[in-house]
Amino acid sequence: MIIVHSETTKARRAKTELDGGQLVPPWECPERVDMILEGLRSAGLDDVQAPREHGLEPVLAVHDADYVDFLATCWDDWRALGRKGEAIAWIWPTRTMPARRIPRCVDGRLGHYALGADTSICAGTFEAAMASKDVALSALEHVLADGGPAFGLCRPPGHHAAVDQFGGYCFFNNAAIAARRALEAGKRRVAILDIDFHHGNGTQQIFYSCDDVLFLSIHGDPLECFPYFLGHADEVGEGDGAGYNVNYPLPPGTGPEVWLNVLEAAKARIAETDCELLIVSLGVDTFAGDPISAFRLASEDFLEVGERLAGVGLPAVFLMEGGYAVEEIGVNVANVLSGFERACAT
Ligand code: SP5
Ligand code: ZN
Repeated sequence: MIIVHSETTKARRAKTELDGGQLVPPWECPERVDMILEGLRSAGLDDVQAPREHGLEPVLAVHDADYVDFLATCWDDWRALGRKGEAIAWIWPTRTMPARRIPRCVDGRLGHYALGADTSICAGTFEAAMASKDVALSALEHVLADGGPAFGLCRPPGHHAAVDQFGGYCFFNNAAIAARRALEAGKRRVAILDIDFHHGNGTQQIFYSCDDVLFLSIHGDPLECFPYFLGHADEVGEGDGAGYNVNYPLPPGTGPEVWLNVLEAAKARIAETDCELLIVSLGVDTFAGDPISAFRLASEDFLEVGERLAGVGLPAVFLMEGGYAVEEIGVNVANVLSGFERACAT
């Protein structure tokens, strides 16, 4: 399996995240990348390749141009106002005050384009997001050309990013960008299987009325867990997309036995839907030791996760999403990928 990685994914070094009413050091930190690389190397997954630059065109196939422009300019606009801290949203359009125009002032623009206050924008955010989608696209290119699997060490992650909103540590939806590119390259239908602890609200929103992308997500029940407002089982897609969105919300405390059974149910849906490519939104925040999540998978369980994913039997692109137990993130990711490779070899 090839690994696609760019040091530029570490260009985002935010200092602050609003969590529990305090500004804390962000859970989604650049050290995650180094720990993953180390874990992969220890597991013999050492074929690390640099991404090719793909520019903005594949981004604009998913995200609105005004949103991309906002991300590109937000930090400079914020700095120009002489602000001391990082750029963070604090007022939003709401039910009683719905969005009708896009404000001119950066505070209003932040509220327009943010889905939460957990993600501040700082120097290097846009550069890292650009590198992250290049990593995803290059991993995809490898799979399209070669048929063999690839892991894109994306950072920042992507699955919370919607057509014109950032949040949940995500800016560009890497999996969605890769899926659209795969369709352009001739794949007739792509499955995106999201196994991050959190619901992939952005990916769901982007493809909600599409029948050429089957989106499935196994996640903490939104009644209890971030992102709270999307991810229920009755969200099944609309229009042409009806039946192509599949949510498996599970209660906090869910352990490996139940989780793996649900994975089998998701695999069965993929098998009956005629897909030509599998994109795995790979979060390892399902780990029992994750500091902000609530499932109970152990490090060894991730080997089993990888083995079971091989059973899907499709060309596979793994794209990194969440996982915040920094000490164990390397072994957890390496276990998924080694389990997958081992099962493919047999
Ligand atoms: C990609 C991804 O996994 N994004 C997750 C974003 C979650 N952001 C909100 C986190 C709230 C954490 N509160 C934890 C309290 C325990 N100290
Ligand atoms: Zn997550």
